[in-house]
Amino acid sequence: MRIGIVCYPTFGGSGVVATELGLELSKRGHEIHFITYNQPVRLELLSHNVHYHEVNVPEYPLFHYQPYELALSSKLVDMVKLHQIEILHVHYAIPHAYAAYMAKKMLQEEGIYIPFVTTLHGTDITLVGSHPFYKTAVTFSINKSDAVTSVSQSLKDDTLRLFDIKNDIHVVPNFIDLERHEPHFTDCQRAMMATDDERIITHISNFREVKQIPDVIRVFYNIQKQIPAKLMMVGEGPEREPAELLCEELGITDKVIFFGNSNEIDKILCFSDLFLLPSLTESFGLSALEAMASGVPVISSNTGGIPEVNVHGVSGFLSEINDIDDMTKNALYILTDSNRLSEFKANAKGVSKRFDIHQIVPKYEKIYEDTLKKCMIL
Ligand code: GMT
Repeated sequence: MRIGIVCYPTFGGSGVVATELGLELSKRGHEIHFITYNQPVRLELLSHNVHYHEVNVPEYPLFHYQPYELALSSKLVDMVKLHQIEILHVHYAIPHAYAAYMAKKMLQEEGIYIPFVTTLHGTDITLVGSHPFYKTAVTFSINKSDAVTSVSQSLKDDTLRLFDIKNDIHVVPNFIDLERHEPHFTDCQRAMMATDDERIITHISNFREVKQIPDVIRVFYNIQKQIPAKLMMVGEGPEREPAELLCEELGITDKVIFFGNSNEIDKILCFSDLFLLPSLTESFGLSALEAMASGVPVISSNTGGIPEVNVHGVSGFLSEINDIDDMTKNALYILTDSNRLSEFKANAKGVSKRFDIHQIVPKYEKIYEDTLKKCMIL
């Protein structure tokens, strides 16, 4: 199939999922066209069946807001025609589903029929999309999609609760390329980060309020009072500076390393002993799955779709949101006994296998095939 993929090309989970999906589909023989405003961060290799088409939004001083949806829908029309794209898969409802619908309508005027699949990722529903200023357009574009998927059952339930949805929603969980998370280096360069007796704790996110960064720091603060430990903070965002100040206040700056954004998270996870994800809401928690695939147990909140990924008492533990004491207790339970730590590491890896890329990507292929068939009948 010739498939057009629209996503946010940044370090956010939805862009990562869309990019990994496109790359895997290309390996399975499909021709993939990424249509975005920048080359997606994890898209390193372009090849004969992986293409990237940039959406340009010319600056015009009359406009207070530059009309990205307009530029995107025009680009979609042009690329569908030029490359005979058969189906569009848009990741994140806002504004991608809306732009895809416009492109579909414009193409219909020329006798070209292009169906589009919308994947809901979470913040487009739970944080942004349900805002009264967006809700009408988001509801419309979900209902006008030819197929809709969500990355967890919890997100599907939230979508049905928050919007008036007439379409079926297929749950297709996020996935992981397990081979990518096999340690390829023997020592994992652990010694560069910590001494042998120190436990390494990691957090990876976009450092937004929803990630509850102060809770990450406070849980770590409690842990390091009991056992030698280091904290690796990976990512960039508005909460990074306050987090650095909090570390200073607590007197733990020598134990906390801020890496910024990284394309080498598998290397960082390789030497990690524990992953912290105390989010306020999380439709899936791709970073937790990436940690588990590297054999790192997860201490998380029990919100949204996280319980569908992190299995309580097996791959890690779940606590109520903001329950720092419970998270600390659970973290110490895992970290203070080497045998137990090894057991949780093995379990985390085991649970991650449920989300093997080779099991999940065919579900998307099936949805594309069914959608194309359905559209041919109509
Ligand atoms: O919150 C983020 O990390 C970014 C956000 C996004 O839209 O890119 O992530 C959402 O989509 C990811 C991929 O499906 C999910 O793993 C994240 O849980 C989800 N974030 C939230 O729901 C807050």
